[in-house]
Amino acid sequence: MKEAWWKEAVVYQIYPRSFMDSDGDGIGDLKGITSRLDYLKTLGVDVIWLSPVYQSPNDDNGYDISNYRDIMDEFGSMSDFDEMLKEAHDRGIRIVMDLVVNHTSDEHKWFVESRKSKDNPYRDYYIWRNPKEDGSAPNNWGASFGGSAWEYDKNTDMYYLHLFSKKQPDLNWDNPNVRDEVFDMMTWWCEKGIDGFRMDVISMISKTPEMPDGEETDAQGYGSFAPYCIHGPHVHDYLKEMNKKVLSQYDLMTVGETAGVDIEQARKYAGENSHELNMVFQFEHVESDGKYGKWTDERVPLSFLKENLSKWQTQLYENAWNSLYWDNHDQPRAVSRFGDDSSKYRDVSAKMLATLLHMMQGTPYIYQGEELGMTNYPFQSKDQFRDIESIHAYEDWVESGKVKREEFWPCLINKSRDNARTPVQWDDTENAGFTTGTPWIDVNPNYKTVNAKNEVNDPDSVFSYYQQLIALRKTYPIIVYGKYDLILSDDENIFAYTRTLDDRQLLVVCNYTKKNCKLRVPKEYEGADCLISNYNRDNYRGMLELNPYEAFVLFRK
Ligand code: TEU
Repeated sequence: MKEAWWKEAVVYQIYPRSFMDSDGDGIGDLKGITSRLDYLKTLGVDVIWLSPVYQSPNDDNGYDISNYRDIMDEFGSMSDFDEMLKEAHDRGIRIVMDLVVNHTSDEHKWFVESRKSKDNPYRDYYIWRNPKEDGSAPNNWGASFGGSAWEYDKNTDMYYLHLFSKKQPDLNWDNPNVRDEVFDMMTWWCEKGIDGFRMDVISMISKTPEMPDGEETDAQGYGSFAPYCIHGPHVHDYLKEMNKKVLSQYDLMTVGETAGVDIEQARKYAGENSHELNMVFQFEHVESDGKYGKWTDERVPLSFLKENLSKWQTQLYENAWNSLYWDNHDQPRAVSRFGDDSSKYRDVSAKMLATLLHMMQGTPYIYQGEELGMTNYPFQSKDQFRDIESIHAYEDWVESGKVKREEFWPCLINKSRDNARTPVQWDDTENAGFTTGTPWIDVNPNYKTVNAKNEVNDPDSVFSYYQQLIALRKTYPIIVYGKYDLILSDDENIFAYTRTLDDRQLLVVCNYTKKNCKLRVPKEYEGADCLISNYNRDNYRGMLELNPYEAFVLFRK
């Protein structure tokens, strides 16, 4: 049987605003992406996941869409898009679009109409409710970016629901017209020749109609919408309908961003026979921490990571497909969060993390700049933030007087989404070669050393290491299809596992710490080939003293 191409692919996420600016306005754009396709070809990735490029007032950097069939002015035009798609395809690179259909912008024409009157044909495209008797919001739900999830609209004396910012009203998926509009729009993009969709918060499109108060309250006193909006009553029906009407008609890759997903739900969304999506993003390994809501300066313990990632590896095996990632545009930089971004260990720990992830089963996602070992930004003041979530968090926690700035600041800068959104560091010239103008967000000051120009031709760089990992995946089917088994489960420093396919086996060893530690290489690996490692070692026999963050992969036939 021919396996699906997306199981063998490696995906690279582009956040267009921060990738490459071609016209000097300080904002990345489509022509900028086209100009760097050869770079991605050199890296060896098969697919680009493009964060939203549609028309948007940019309250949430494009995740608030005002026209799904047009391109954001700052990013260029539809002909720039068509050219980028063609140039990518000419290089054998596919393009997966971000599909943001849990909500639109409040500037989308559907919402502009919807709010006009109670009998407007678009009224029921969104979720409107009457105020309580005292005029307050219909329930106690808090929005993801702070404040109430309801916004009062005095024109019709009703509230509309927004699980994110008030400029992102939630669509009413229970209305068949909404579903048809979305499916038509998806078909329109498929006809253009795009190769798939990453579906933004797709687990939230179906809401429990009664909308009761959330029991669990946050620090602001708002109740949680999660039990009533995540994996809601009809989410699987709607995805099956989408699959039937659109997805099954094309050769696509689909990945659902499914906050709050567990194994059982993942098997429903992305089961081999569920006729919904190809895979989902799970969040357990990136959202297990948190002191003040999501904000924390603590690290995820190795024991948790081992247990958690292994659970996903073994429990989806042969019935659903994993997506593998350390970071994305909503998460801090991988090397700063899970590795060690000091100048001494940045390089080796970035390579160790890459080994750990890329040797697992699933489709790996590389977030722009991760392949260079880009790090978190050393934020010092509130005005350096651009992200709506970070700015609101500072207001809600510090400016409101709830927590002292000294206490909250390390947590904020540790987790801020803006860490991932600083411009890609292309070279050591001004603004890291990202723009000739003033960048919309500051460039990380370490660009003189951490940049693509330094790394692309250096065989020992983080970039070259990613390049090798990607090439290995294409050479050894065991990396794609082998069965995963955790070994040394109680070891406090080493994350190690095997992959088995027929009579072949891989041994993946990662020292997750900066301590030296001991490892005895199993006898059966004597004489095995070392496929990749981040230190040069002559042999891998017997008792080894592992270097800080040392990682290697042995293959035996
Ligand atoms: O994110 C939704 C989501 O649940 C989270 O990743 C969330 O943004 C994060 O935990 C906040 O800390 C998606 C997009 O990826 C994000 O960029 C958008 O802001 C959001 O949906 C709304 O469209």
